[in-house]
Amino acid sequence: MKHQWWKESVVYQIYPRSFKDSNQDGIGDLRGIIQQIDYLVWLGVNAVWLNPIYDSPNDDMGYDIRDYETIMTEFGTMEDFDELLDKLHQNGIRLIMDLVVNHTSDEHPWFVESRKSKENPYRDFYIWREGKDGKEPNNWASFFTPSAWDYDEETQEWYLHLFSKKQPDLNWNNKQMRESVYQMMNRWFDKGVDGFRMDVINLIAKHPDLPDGESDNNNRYVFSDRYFAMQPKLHDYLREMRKACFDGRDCMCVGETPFVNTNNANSLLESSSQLDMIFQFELMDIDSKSSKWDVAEFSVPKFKQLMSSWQKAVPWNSLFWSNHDQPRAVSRFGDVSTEESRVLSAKMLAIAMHLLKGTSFLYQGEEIGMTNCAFSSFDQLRDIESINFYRNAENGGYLDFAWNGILKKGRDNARTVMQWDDTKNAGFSKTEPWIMVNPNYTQINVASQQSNPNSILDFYRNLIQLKLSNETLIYGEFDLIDGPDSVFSYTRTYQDEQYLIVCNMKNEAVRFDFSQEFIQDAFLLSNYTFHYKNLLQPYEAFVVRLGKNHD
Ligand code: TEU
Ligand code: CA
Repeated sequence: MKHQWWKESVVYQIYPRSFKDSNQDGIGDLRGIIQQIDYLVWLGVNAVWLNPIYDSPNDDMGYDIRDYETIMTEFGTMEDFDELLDKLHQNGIRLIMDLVVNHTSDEHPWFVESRKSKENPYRDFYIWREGKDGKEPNNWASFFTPSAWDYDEETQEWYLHLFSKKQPDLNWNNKQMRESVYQMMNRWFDKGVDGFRMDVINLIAKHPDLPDGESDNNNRYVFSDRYFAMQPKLHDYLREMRKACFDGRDCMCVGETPFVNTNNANSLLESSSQLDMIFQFELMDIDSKSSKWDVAEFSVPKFKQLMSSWQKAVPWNSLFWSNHDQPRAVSRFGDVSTEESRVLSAKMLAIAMHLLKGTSFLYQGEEIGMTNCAFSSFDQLRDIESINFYRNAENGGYLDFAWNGILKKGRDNARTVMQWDDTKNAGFSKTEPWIMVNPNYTQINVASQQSNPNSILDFYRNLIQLKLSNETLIYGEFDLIDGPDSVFSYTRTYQDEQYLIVCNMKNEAVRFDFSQEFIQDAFLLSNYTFHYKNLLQPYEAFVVRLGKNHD
């Protein structure tokens, strides 16, 4: 196993809009992040992933880029960025940028040109087609709108957008477009950034014929990921990008890859000749039935099977419970019914995930056990995905179902402001923030936890320190340990050292016979101070050094 810095990293994901507001306009910004670098150093993380900070009309909160090389006005200036990068590096923290090149904003100059005429040199930077019988070129549905096509009166053709209509898909068949992307990436690398998280990167190649999706009901629009995900030419583009941008640099790239599975994941890695690692979505879809909004009970046995297979399927994983697109982990996979169960289950989730083999990605607020937000009305929503879904549900007569789904799985749950302390607006800003503040900020915030040795925050700090100081917890082989349905237990083995990780993922005590007698001080980290020999308490989790290799 090749040792690399990005394998020995805990990456802290910052959603800049909601992290810290330095100029009191209610919107987070780069200078706000600079102000909090000491906190990141104290927490012990050694890398940061910034969600998009580029100029954008914010139709999709920065995932609709208008200029890849200008900082979004409300986030600050390029000088602020340079200072942030420099200060992060001075503190031993690497910076991963968010690369969104499946699509741009419709206000990007390339698209402004492209839509001017069929002969425009930028026409082929995007995917334009004539309609069929006065309708869309095919029946593809988009993630955010009923159809994945929008009609352009000017040139009387349709353009493809897998996301919002203000996010036209780039045409990766076009070599000049690809070269322009690689040149942009290299200019960011030349500024000193340490890598990229690549937005829906496995969707950039589409089936050449753009065929209709098949559906077993007579829906007009069909979600046709089989024709725009994991297409053959994708691997050529990723290899080309690797050679043009990454080779020869001490950098990392993590691909965000919906629809990937344990059978095709390695085709995206190919021992880093394409991507270094991926974000798989099978965990993110574990409680989805017909859609993400149709919420199923979280199944621990399914979780164990899924995580074990991923630990064996690829040479290196990314490890995450949530991000800016997902609900808050402790609300979704833990238990926020009481303060005690919230704290216990948040610590249990931390051990369960972040001691697996892989690079840990912590989403801002995860380390203090931030929860979903009890939105009470439509006008509190900010996310285009939820807003569009709500409006379609209103027209379609299923608003109750939709609102329940939005409360449980809406992306705004993860986008309420970081809760720094119990002062107004949770210490995020002196001005009314762009999105509501979770009312529980007076109980759940950094300040109240930083000096509390029993807090979730202190637990995360110890966990990060333990993980990053320990080769076995970084590079050790994973092996699942059999046990009751509710118990996720595994070992990490490296040379002659072995650790046992045990997590009772349910709120009931459960018998769990340990094969070895533990010596009390072998408990390196736990959410309980007392342990029974063959009984796990509700949400009990711990990591034990087993010393020399035990069978
Ligand atoms: O997300 C891609 C993606 O698949 C998400 O749309 C996810 O499936 C959905 O939000 C689950 O609720 C990336 C970015 O992370 C997301 O913020 C952007 O909206 C999207 O791409 C388009 O750029
Ligand atoms: Ca601001």
